[in-house]
Amino acid sequence: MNSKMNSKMNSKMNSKTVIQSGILPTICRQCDMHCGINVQIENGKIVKISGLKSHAQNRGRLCPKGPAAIDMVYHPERLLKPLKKDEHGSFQEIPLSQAMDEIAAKLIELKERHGARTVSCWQGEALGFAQQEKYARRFIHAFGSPNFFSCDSLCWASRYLAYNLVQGYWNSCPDFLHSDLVIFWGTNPPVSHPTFMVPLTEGRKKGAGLIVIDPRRTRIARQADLHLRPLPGSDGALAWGLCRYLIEGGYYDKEFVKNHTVGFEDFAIYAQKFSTEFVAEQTGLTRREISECCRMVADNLPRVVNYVGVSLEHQDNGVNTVRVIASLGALSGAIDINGGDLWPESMGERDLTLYNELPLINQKPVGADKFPVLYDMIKECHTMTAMDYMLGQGEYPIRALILTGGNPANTNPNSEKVAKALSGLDLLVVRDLFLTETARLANYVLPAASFLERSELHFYSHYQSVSLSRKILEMPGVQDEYSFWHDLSHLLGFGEKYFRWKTETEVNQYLLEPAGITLEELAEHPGGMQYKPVKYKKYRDHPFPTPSGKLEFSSSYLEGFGLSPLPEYLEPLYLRGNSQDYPFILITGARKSVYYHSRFRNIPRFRKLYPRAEVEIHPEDAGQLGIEHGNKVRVVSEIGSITLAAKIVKGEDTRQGIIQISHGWEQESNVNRITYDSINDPISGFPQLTSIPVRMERD
Ligand SMILES: Nc1nc2c(c(=O)[nH]1)N[C@H]1C(S)=C(S)[C@@H](COP(=O)(O)OP(=O)(O)OC[C@H]3O[C@@H](n4cnc5c(=O)[nH]c(N)nc54)[C@H](O)[C@@H]3O)O[C@H]1N2
Ligand SMILES: Nc1nc2c(c(=O)[nH]1)N[C@H]1C(S)=C(S)[C@@H](COP(=O)(O)OP(=O)(O)OC[C@H]3O[C@@H](n4cnc5c(=O)[nH]c(N)nc54)[C@H](O)[C@@H]3O)O[C@H]1N2
Ligand code: SF4
Ligand SMILES: [Mo]
Repeated sequence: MNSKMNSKMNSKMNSKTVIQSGILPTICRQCDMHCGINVQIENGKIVKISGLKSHAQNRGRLCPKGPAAIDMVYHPERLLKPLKKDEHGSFQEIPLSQAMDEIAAKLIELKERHGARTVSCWQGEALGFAQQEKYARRFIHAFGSPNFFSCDSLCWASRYLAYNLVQGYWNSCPDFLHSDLVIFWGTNPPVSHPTFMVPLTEGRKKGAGLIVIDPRRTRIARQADLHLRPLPGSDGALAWGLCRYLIEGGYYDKEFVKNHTVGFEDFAIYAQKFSTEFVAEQTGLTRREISECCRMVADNLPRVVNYVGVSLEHQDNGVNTVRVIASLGALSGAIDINGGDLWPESMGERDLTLYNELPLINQKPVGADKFPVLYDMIKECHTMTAMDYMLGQGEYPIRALILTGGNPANTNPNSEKVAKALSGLDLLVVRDLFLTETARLANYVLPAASFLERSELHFYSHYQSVSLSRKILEMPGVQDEYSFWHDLSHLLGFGEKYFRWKTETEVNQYLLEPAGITLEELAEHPGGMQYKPVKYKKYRDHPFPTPSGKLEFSSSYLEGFGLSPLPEYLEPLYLRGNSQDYPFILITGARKSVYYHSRFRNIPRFRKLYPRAEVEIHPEDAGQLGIEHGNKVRVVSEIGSITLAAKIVKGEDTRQGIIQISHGWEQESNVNRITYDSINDPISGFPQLTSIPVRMERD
């Protein structure tokens, strides 16, 4: 941080670093990559964040968001005091103890009036999918309510469910370094998963091929040996086509299929439909492109790995599309081999959730009736259904929500409905670093500690390693997540029983104990410790963790829920309805390197790079509508409209008829005003955030 930044620092801030000067290694949690970082401190202030060379995840590299932790931590608008909304709708600062007492009293009152399940928790992307999430799950469960919500209702879970349905595990990072061919489906890792580029670049140098499947020419697509641009939502047809090719050509791993899988015959019969002609018709790809893709896969077996991005999940048949891609991995013979898709072993750490210890009976978790697989497999209550319960249209009322690390009034679909539902609650508590769109709807806003103000475990399952991040600084009066849940549970009377650890360090010790690794050892290994050496082909000695113990091309578990056992293909949404009024296909959410969902627009140097919300349009489409670069354009879907500036992209960078809008912008340019909350994948409940039929008008 330079002196200019210093002068812009929050003048009310009384932060204290754990050492006065020096360099401390820790882990970045500005995104889910968990890179190793060095934090340089001078005179009690963080002055620099650089990459930690010894950390296997990033080997010293950082993306622009890592060092921006300094801007975030010392930001002039950072919340430092609890806020309470008064009867006129204005926020007043109040002491933390008063806020906590009043919140606890209100929770007790609502529990008495409507039962415990009227209270819910929500955890957003800023807190990740591990330890911090488990605190929230533990708290709400101990309170007596099953209603835990999170961004998992629209991120990651469809892929997790799909891979688990097929093979019983999901390894979120395949072995790019040793594979012979990498296939990226609807993902742009240089921007969204920067650390993937470390092993990928090395693997590419050794000769690995790269296929990128994306309607747009992204940064990763420019590096590909083959870039296929299917019509949005048609990936399932291509994946089935690849499976058909491997099966009919006899290229698939016959020994593996015979001995370790179920459902192959039915799968092979269904695959017959996906001739090159049919795939071409569905995807808009040429027969030549499809054949080339098939040939590249067959030529590189078995070390062919697939990575599926979030865009395939954001469609109403996402789980099945990903199941076909997982099945492709099985046919390839890439399961649990070097250069393939490792079946990771866990460290054996303790679990903080209470699902086994304290089962909740007959509580009817929100959404579990509509999307039983989502609840059964990951105990996630469906956030979009939660809005209906909050608006009085559920089986029982949800009247309170404690929300932390998320901004759903911006990031969830049909965002106007979200805002209406949240603002009508009897109690909305939001924990955040800033007064976000969601926080503004709250009765109480509590200042939250950043990742540099807590200490937690980070797992890297693809190389079976664990790191410990450390507390670098403290803000007086600002609680970390653990302290918040701990203090509130003690005020509510179940702290002694369920939150007995005084500090997060004690929690970390408790978690690690069965693994035989100590905090001291982890502190000595800032680059991470491998907890178990990687072994391959474990399925020869152990059954797959699926209901049949085998890899499942067809799922009788799904059939038990009245769902199709095979991952059947469904045409994209825009081909199913009458789309005359909505002739364009909208893709949303393509990531920008310096923004993270709704975060970081308050960092001036980032804002300079991307100052405004834009709709990306093909030049031919723009020409036909008389739209010029920078013009204001109204984009209309069946549920609403937004206005934003036109960006005319190069013709070769997109397909005609397709437009793209990134999410995270506020108010009238928030694309989630026109995305659907009620068109959902039947397995995961995921909303339709992409492949949306829209029209455009000059404003
Ligand atoms: N800088 C930054 N990094 C991030 C995030 C962020 O907000 N900012 N968010 C993080 C999170 S939580 C997530 S989930 C990940 C997501 O990361 P990714 O899964 O890599 O998602 P994107 O980077 O948006 O890339 C999605 C691509 O899919 C394409 N696409 C859209 N529809 C379709 C389709 O139907 N088929 C195919 N084949 N392609 C399609 C889009 O054109 C786009 O280029 O990124 C993470 N990383
Ligand atoms: N249209 C469209 N919408 C999308 C997507 C899309 O592709 N298209 N992508 C979706 C995806 S994949 C995801 S994951 C969701 C993410 O959606 P959200 O979970 O809402 O994530 P963010 O917008 O990043 O909000 C995180 C909030 O946490 C705060 N925060 C940061 N650090 C901390 C901390 O340490 N503690 C606490 N308590 N708070 C902190 C930040 O200030 C910010 O307000 O968005 C989804 N929305
Ligand atoms: S990729 Fe960037 S934001 Fe994510 S952990 Fe690494 S440095 Fe931090
Ligand atoms: Mo996500």
